[in-house]
Amino acid sequence: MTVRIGVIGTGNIGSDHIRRLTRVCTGAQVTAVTDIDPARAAEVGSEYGARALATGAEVIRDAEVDAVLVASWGPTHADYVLEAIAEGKPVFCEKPLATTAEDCLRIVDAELAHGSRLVQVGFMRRYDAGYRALKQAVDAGRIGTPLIAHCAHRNPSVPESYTSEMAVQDTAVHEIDVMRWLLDDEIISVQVLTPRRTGRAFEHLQDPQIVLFETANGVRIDLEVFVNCRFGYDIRCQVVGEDGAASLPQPAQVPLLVEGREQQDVLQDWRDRFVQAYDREIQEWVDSVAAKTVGGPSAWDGYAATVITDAGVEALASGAIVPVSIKDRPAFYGADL
Ligand code: NAD
Ligand code: ISE
Repeated sequence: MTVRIGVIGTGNIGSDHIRRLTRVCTGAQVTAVTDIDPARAAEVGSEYGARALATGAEVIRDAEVDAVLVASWGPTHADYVLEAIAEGKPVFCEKPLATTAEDCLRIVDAELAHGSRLVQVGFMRRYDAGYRALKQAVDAGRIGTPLIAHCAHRNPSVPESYTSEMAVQDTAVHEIDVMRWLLDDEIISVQVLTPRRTGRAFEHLQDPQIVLFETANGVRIDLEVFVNCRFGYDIRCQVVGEDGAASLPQPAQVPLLVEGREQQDVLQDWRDRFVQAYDREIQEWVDSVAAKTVGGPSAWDGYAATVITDAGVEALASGAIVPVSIKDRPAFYGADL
């Protein structure tokens, strides 16, 4: 079976997903696209043989669309996801699921009323081979009970439109999801420390930040978010347990011996760092839609992430340790995070 997909938002990641759905994945065809910039939708649509429609609603209701992929700006996600659920169509939504916890819960309620999983959220790190290997080591008890985790999320630079709050909402959100999943443990508080600022960022931006999380089982996670680090896109994670420590393996790079030095390039772009994870994430989503067994990061994970990022934004403003208050997880979403 070929799953016919409609894509809403043909910007950076939307067009990249259209490329992988068309040229990398099997069993998928992008049949319709849309963007509030119609010229952009028309250009991407014609490149990949998809019709460019005027609105997201038209894409969702289109008879030749079996499933929807939402890759527009965050504040627009909730309405599109709710419309897809109302049509009974599976929907893959890039993070964030919604920008408010209330909207996330409306989505959860709509999915519960539908009675089976329709929503998957684009937390692609769960599909990264390195994170999977790290989780396997932790789950197998190789380092004993986890006690502490040290993480770093570094981008070479960000545009001027990037705000201090986005360090948590847009960037740390990936660690929030992946650490919940990796430790199978819920985050219960957040604090944000503000070190000396780099002189290489904009006046309005607090960069770097150190985000501290505590989990229900008492694990402490420290995360450096440094989005103007200059040197590259660099993701680190080490879990320290009672009997040892396990680290996220770095993607293979060719070590060079040149000009009297041993060197290795540092990746510059998140697309390159996680390309295989995105490919696997989207292929597994397509397969799950075909098999009518949507899985992966759920609407509940999207809701939890938004509650935690809200607490992070409050913590940045106040400097205090802010408790996270997530509602009880419905049995519908299973026991594992
Ligand atoms: P972008 O600005 O490059 O693309 C977004 C596109 O959506 C733009 O072309 C814009 O015109 C369009 N758009 C905005 N509102 C719309 C609406 N109401 N209807 C239809 N189209 C609309 O942004 P991006 O970097 O591609 O990010 C898109 C989303 O993907 C964001 O939510 C972002 O957080 C997420 N994202 C996720 C990852 C990841 O690693 N999983 C990486 C990058 C971006
Ligand atoms: C961006 O929106 C992403 O989602 C990338 O994966 C992340 O690394 C980057 O920091 C975000 O700005």
